[in-house]
Amino acid sequence: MEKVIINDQIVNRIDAKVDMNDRGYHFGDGIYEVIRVFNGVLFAAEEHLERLFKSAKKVNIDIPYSKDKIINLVNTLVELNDVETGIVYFQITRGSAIRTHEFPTSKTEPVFTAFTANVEVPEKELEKGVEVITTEDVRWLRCEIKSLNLLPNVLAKQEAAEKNCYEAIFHRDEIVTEASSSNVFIVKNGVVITHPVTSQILNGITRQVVLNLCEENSIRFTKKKYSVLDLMTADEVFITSTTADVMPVIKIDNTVIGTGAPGSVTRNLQSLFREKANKDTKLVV
Ligand code: PSZ
Repeated sequence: MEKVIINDQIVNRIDAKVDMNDRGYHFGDGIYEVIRVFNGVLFAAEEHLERLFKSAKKVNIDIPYSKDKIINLVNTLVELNDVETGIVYFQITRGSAIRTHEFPTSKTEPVFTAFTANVEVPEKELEKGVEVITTEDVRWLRCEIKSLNLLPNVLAKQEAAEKNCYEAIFHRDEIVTEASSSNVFIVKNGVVITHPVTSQILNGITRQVVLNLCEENSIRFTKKKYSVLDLMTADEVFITSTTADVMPVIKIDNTVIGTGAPGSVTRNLQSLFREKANKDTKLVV
């Protein structure tokens, strides 16, 4: 029987109930994280927990548990559900109260929920590369918060799906920010370029891992703003996320990128990423 977490309890999915007055349901008033599971082990859990607590602080939600408590709960869930390759999703809402936009006058108890899913590594796409679209970034200006409010992201991803594309890359005016659920990198003359950390992007954990890999392996990189024209004329383009790993982009709005096949810098980062993911998650027996 599939288990889920509700507050600090692990229960059968059918027994987990959330209140209709939950502010997450009314307003998307909450925050979330998705952690990758490789080899049955959480990947980069500390980094995700750190980001969760940062997001919570920015929206004034008091998480009633310690990072260790959440990691322990989530680890137990992964074990009970026997997840080998997958994800764990968890969110915290401000809690349940009669609907008013402002915070309820009497303090609410935040509601923590989590579930796991089996999610394969997208091997075929990683090998061949994917096609994407570009679309105007119409989101708010606090994108560094991993908020439950994802309507602009949902609409952008739907637009991509309707065009048989894998992702939608956002640009604000002519500057590329990120994609609907991933960060965007270009490679020009051997240099890896990605948008700097500002409130206009989510600082992806995979983004941080990739930049560290660049640093450790003497791959030149720079964090700076770049335009849609830079994107379209790049030698290589790739996107990163918890589930997409290091995903090559070979076509954007029907324009072929580089040679039309994943480039050598992307390939190198893919294998360095895989190596690190395996090393960090292989239990030594
Ligand atoms: O299951 C999925 O498809 C997932 S799990 C996490 C994501 C997608 N994306 C997270 C994300 C995001 O939502 C935005 C707006 N920008 C960047 C990212 C990448 O962040 P990390 O690397 O932390 O997953």
